[in-house]
Amino acid sequence: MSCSGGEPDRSALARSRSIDHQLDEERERRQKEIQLLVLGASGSGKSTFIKQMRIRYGDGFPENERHYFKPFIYENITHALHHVLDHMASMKIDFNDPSMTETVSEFEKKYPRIRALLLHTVEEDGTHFDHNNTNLFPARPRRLSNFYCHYEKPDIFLILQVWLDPGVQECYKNLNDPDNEIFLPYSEEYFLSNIERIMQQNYMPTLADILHIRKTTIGVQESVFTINNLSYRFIDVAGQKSQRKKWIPFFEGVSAVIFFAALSAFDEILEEEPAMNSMQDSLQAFSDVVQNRFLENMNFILFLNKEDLFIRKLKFTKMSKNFPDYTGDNSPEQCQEYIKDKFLEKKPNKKNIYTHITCAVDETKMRNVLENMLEMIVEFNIRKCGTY
Ligand SMILES: Nc1nc2c(ncn2[C@@H]2O[C@H](COP(=O)(O)OP(=O)(O)OP(=O)(O)O)[C@@H](O)[C@H]2O)c(=O)[nH]1
Ligand SMILES: [Mg+2]
Repeated sequence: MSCSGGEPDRSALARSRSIDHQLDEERERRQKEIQLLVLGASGSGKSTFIKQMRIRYGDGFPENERHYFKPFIYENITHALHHVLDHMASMKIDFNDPSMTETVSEFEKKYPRIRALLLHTVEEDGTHFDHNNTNLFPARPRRLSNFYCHYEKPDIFLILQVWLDPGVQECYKNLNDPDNEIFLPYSEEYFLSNIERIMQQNYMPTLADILHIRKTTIGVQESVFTINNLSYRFIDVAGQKSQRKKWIPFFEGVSAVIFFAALSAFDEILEEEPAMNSMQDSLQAFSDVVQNRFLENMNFILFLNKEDLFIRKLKFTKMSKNFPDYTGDNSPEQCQEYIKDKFLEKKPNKKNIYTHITCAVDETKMRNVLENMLEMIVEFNIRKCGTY
């Protein structure tokens, strides 16, 4: 602050210089980094891909830090149980013991169906942004921390009581039957099939558990990896439709855009807008960014993800049901080509886009994908800057 008409306050000047200095340092540091913007619709696999980067090129989630993920895993389990309870009603399956109705109300009271609500309330709250988070611990926004604290020490007895009811088991069995057309979202199936291991007192998450967590990114998460003396900063954004305007400020200064689209979204509806097909939404989001004038000269990598779920779904669902213009057979290869073409149709003619088919939860398969991707990014940068 300066005294009116008098000498400037020395300490304020010093503070201002120090801030300028820090900003210069930050700018210089960022200029030396390769910045990569990871975009795509919600649930397409962006954060899972970053976790794979951390496994392959980061600290690999050391054992003493894995307990941070436990509340999220417990939340995924109760969320999955809610799903099974919903299906019991639609399959007209009753609880074995009528007193279970009370147990289930207690369960529902302790662990309400809150996830959808959460998606809509967080946007109003500015506190959740975490631009400088360079590690991948789940960000703990103030409001959400209240929600997740219910899962710090879950009521294991109550959860298992609901899970072990023969009616619940019968419904889960039906949902888990590979010949059944209705099934649980894959990560829910994964956690329920591991529930007895997870509900042990001394449970510690495995890498596979961490990769399967469903937790919507709030705001932005940045992660830096140093590989062969190069620094890569991955900017992982929130993919929900309502959050996409927040992608724009990150367009400046990035070296490439990595766009994720879930192949398995072809027969899904958008949670935020049930009249919209999820694949159409993803195509629209891709079209908006690939044609954005600020990204005109930007390199793009397109990951068509969730290949495993895609293959599984095609056994029951015809591609042409949701995409009537599709005339090929229902084989994964042909359907995949069709979807790839749909995405590539959106790009300006002169733009080259590198496409990979991926399964982001598969550690082994992702290893090669990550290596190829990094080689490509280095090449982009050599082309852009001459050398590194
Ligand atoms: N089966 C299967 N599941 C996947 C795959 N990729 C991601 N998932 C799961 O899909 C869910 C969503 O993945 P995320 O990585 O959180 O999605 P996101 O794009 O970051 O979503 P937002 O943060 O909401 O924008 C998680 O439960 C992942 O474990 C895949 O290739 N196959
Ligand atoms: Mg995410």
